[in-house]
Amino acid sequence: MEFKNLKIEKDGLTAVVTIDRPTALNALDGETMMELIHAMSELEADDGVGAVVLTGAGKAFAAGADIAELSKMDGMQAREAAKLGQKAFSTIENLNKPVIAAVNGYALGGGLEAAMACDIRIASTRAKMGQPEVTLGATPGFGGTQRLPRLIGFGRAKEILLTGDPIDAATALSYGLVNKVVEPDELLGAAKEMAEKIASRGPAAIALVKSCVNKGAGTDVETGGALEADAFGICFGIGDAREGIEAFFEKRDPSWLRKRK
Ligand code: DAK
Repeated sequence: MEFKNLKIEKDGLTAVVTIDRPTALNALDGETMMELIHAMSELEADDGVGAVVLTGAGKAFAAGADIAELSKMDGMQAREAAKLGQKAFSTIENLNKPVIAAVNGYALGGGLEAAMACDIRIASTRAKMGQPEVTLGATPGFGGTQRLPRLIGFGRAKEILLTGDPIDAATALSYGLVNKVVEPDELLGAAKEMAEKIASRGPAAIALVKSCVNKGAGTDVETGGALEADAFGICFGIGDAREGIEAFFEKRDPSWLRKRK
């Protein structure tokens, strides 16, 4: 499929998805949200892709929902817009492959919410992250009130959500909002390196680990443990775990890696 606001480039086992509306600082309008849903579905079905990097063109990762578009909406349209954004970010969160956000600049409002739906975040020293919705008289609409406290705890999340003030990359690192901070010219390389490493692991195991962590987060350890036991059983049932162990002893690449190379 052709995309207007996204660029997709494949490099090795990694697909880099770049949000590309730099004149609006990659603001996420309805069309871009739809494109993200379609792009993620295509990448999910592509056996040659083992991991995804999400980033932005120019000086922003994404400066939020498109507030010019939102300003023309009535209540029902805003509700639909919120549902579309939530669907787009759930598609990222539930993708059967890891998604790494390479946060190159402003990640505000919907932009930070997109980054938080990713599995891992790597930021450039230039990144600025925040939830400025309250400064516009609105609440976050795409999961910010839910994912931010889960990632960094209630007190810090409420400070960011209630003040609307952005934080810099160093603060985000100290809060655990991002995994790593690198120089701007090293960002894409660092994200791709991590993506390639994860993509070389057992693909079913990766999908199941992601699902166990995400689905287990809202449950008790016992319920989460049951998900984990099922996942463990599946890895053996489909043969990946046996193949991985044999490959280890035979000092060779496992078959899933040979197939993808
Ligand atoms: N939407 C649309 N256009 C945007 C934009 C955005 N979020 N952010 C920036 N732009 C546009 C600017 O209007 C400007 O356009 P032109 O004037 O050149 O035509 C262009 O991008 C460049 O922006 P600036 O000239 O402002 O660039 P600066 O470097 O000076 O400043 C900045 C960068 C990121 C600090 C500044 O642009 C800024 O504060 N931007 C707005 C950030 C923001 O407030 N984002 C929205 C967060 S709220 C919902 C309700 C609410 C929401 C969602 C759902 N429902 C009820 C459904 C809210 C979601 C949000 O994301």
